[in-house]
Amino acid sequence: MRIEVALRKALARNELSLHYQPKVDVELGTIVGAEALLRWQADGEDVYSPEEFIPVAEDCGLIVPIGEWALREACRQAETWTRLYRPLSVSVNVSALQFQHTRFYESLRTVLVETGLHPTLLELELTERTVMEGGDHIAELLRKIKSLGVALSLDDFGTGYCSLSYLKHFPIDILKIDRAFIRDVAWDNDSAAIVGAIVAMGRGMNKQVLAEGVESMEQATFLGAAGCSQMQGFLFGKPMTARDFEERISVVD
Ligand code: G
Ligand code: G
Ligand code: MN
Ligand code: NA
Repeated sequence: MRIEVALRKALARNELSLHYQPKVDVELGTIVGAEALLRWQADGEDVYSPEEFIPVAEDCGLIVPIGEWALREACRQAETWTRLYRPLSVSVNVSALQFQHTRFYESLRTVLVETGLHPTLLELELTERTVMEGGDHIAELLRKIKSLGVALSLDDFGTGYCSLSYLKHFPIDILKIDRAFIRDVAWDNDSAAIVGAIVAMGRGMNKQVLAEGVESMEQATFLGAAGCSQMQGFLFGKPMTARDFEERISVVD
């Protein structure tokens, strides 16, 4: 309850912001986009971490206006960077509650029109749970979103109570391998086998595969050899302010 009251005030005071973590393609050798991640800061200090305040926002429904704000802000930012530098995609995390809200699709369309971001430069990150528990209309909604040109990814892939059959029914473009599998990939046989299998499955199904939580060269080397060239993690950059991200992309990388 305490966090909820503070969160309402934080919204009004503009204490929420987005940080951006680079997504790289090691084959191209460049940053290809960023994941937008919510932060709640006052005077430059974190008030609560997202692990603390996002579940509260989900419980009290505030995640809907917060999520709408984040979507708009991320699109506005990506459009600016694309105009000033080069095409850069932005990934936005969408909570189940926000996604299932009746006005999600309309507000997505409005945001795309108003910010002018090319829809193919937007990626929505959903969890397996959101897709699985979304009900009958979820496949239709995913298809409508896809027909706008927006990409859909599954976040934390491999950690949900997943039956792989849903991959056949839902138009998912990108699998984001959870960092729990990447952590030990360079030395643990089981992790390596799981990651290899996800990459092979993704390729066979014509999906992109991105590895999350890449922290070391050893991990990046393994992933590259396994055929996974899209990566995200501390090795390439922590989530950073928009200003710092802009500095990264404005120099030749
Ligand atoms: O960046 P960080 O590790 O602090 O993020 C913690 C968690 O918060 C992650 O699981 C991430 O998916 C989630 N998160 C970050 N930003 C958003 C957001 O804008 N919307 C939603 N729904 N979740 C977010
Ligand atoms: O659930 P989601 O994938 O959206 O979570 C993103 C979170 O993962 C962010 O909070 C971010 O800070 C964290 N993260 C990103 N890269 C790394 C990494 O290389 N190592 C670790 N431990 N955490 C990371
Ligand atoms: Mn994510
Ligand atoms: Na993740």
